[in-house]
Amino acid sequence: MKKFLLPLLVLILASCQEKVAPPEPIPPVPNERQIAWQELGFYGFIHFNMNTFSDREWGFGDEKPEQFNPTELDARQWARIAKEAGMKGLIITAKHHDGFVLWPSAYTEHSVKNSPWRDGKGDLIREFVDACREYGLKVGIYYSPWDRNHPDYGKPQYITYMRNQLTELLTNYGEIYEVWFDGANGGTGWYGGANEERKVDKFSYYDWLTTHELVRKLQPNAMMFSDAGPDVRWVGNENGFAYPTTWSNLMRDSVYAGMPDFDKWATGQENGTHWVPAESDVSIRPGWYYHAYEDHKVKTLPELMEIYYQSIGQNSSLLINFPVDTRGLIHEKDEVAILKMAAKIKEDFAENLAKGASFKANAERGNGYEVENLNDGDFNSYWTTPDRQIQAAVELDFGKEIAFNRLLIQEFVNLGQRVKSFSLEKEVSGNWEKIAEGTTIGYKRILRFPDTQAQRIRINFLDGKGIPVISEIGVYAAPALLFPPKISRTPQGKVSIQAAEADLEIYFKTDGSSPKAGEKKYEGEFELTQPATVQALVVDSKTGKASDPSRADFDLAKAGWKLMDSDSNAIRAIDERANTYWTSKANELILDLGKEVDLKGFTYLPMQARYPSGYIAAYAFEVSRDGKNWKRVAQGEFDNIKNSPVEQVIRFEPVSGRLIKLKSLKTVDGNPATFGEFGTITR
Ligand code: FUL
Repeated sequence: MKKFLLPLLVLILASCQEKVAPPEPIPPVPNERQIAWQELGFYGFIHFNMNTFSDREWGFGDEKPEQFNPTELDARQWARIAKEAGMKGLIITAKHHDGFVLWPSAYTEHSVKNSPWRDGKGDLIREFVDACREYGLKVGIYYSPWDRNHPDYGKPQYITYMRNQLTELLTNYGEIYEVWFDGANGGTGWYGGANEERKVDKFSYYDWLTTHELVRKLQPNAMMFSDAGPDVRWVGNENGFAYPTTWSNLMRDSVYAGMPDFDKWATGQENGTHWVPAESDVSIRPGWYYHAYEDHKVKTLPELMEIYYQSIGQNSSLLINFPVDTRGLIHEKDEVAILKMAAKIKEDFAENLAKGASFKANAERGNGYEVENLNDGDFNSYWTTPDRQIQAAVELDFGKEIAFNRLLIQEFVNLGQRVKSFSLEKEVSGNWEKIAEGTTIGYKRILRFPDTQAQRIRINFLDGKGIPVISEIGVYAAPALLFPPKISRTPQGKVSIQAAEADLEIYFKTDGSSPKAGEKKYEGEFELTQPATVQALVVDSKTGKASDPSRADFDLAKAGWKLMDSDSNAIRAIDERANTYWTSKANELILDLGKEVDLKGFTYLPMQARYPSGYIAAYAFEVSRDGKNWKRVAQGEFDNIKNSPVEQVIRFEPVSGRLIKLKSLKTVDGNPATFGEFGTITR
């Protein structure tokens, strides 16, 4: 009998050990819906609607359904590309600010049902949903609360219209995973012919609570996005970047869509009351909608990877937009770019070097919460420390010296986000040396640092809202990425091309053809005063690897231009430097181009400094021969410039002139107009 006693005792002790209590959650915590969503991480946006055909970013609302006429529309192509890129879902602009709707809504005539596409019998939401389901993608709906077409916008009746349409969208197309409410609302518009400015009280007009209830009733699993959530929040910029410190906690009741100073809330708050994680949105081109003139401005691989690391790598999801073109297809260049990105993500995370390492912690809570959980690929198992032990360290021994440059950490946020500060060290001859550090972790945090070698590393959890509760730790060696060179030109027309690192060879072309390694080598600055396209790439002669090409489209050099303003700072508007700007008290820029020029348009780069002021929202462009009589050749709005301050490209009927005037009719914030850079278009 006695020989059974010992094993029995062991068994009893083991079962006692299993009773280690889990750590107390630290509110706010994500709900079931948010837990399912946070795993998606990477998904895509489809901006395709009337703007695609009117070549605008924000249609005025006076467009005609006849204009909507894609020739080769194929939603399956979108879904295939998204799937191949590793995206988990797609969100489509069912209705943008111009009010046109992609489904045959019973509540408006401003829809595909009155367009030539599919003889008016088409339902693009249906086609989109079917394609997504076929490729195993989740389906999301973007719906603009602002409607520049609807006659009732600004009145209570419009809210009923909005809810009726949402009911159609959320009833007829099966499961929806995200409903995207844009924060832009109120302003000028056609409004059924009224043609006026309609301001709404952004806080109260929409009565959001009732709309939220409706969405919940129709789609209980759908995440609702807006500046303020309630389920997922805007990251506060349209660059696709979250912040090094990003909390999923938000003082939600203080935030509303379209509020001023949203950027103050964009990082979330340590003591935020609600769980409202961040979503970073960005377009693969400068604009959200397709413009042929941006065909060569598709983001480069280094730019896309920067976005990846600054969003997914900083506790945010990532929503990348495809501006579907007038054919109704994702452009070939966009497809190439996103697939390159997908391949690079795979390459960077091909092998988790921590897999073979032995893990050790200087504190462990006990049975069920061992340090091995950090390495098991299971988000739901975690390592944690005894109550109140906020500071702790986890050591990894790789068994031999390895090279690496990435650290990936996931917090088990289902029990609340905690870590406020952590660091990474490596052992060098018995001492610990710091490699990198971070503040918040959240669902996923990736630290990047230069290539480094070590056999042993240590992650120190230095400060937190409570004890660290960590799901996974990974270590990777991402292969280096060659950055395309930077091409710039002085106002005098001297072009220089710079590689990001020394030791790289540069090859270039100025005739519009693609540069090739070994052909035309860059040996130094050269002159180019006439309009031309310069393309260049770098080659690493050690590996033979070449970067993607970079491209610059130059128009006339600005050497002979004279500014007609006594303020000597005005030169900053034409100094070919994007980071300088000029504030014009008279709200206009007047230039003497030195000679008669055949003009086909102009470019306006809003100021790029951190605290923007005086972006031009509405402009007029005039030419003159004598400086007294001015002829207005263009007038309009710079759509979406507030959130997306990219270079504005305006083309008009060719006109010749020597004196030109870019006049600001209205700035975004009412401050005097600022000019980052002005340029002509002559070809
Ligand atoms: C913004 C809109 O105004 C843009 O046009 C675009 O749809 C972007 C995703 O959101 O607020």
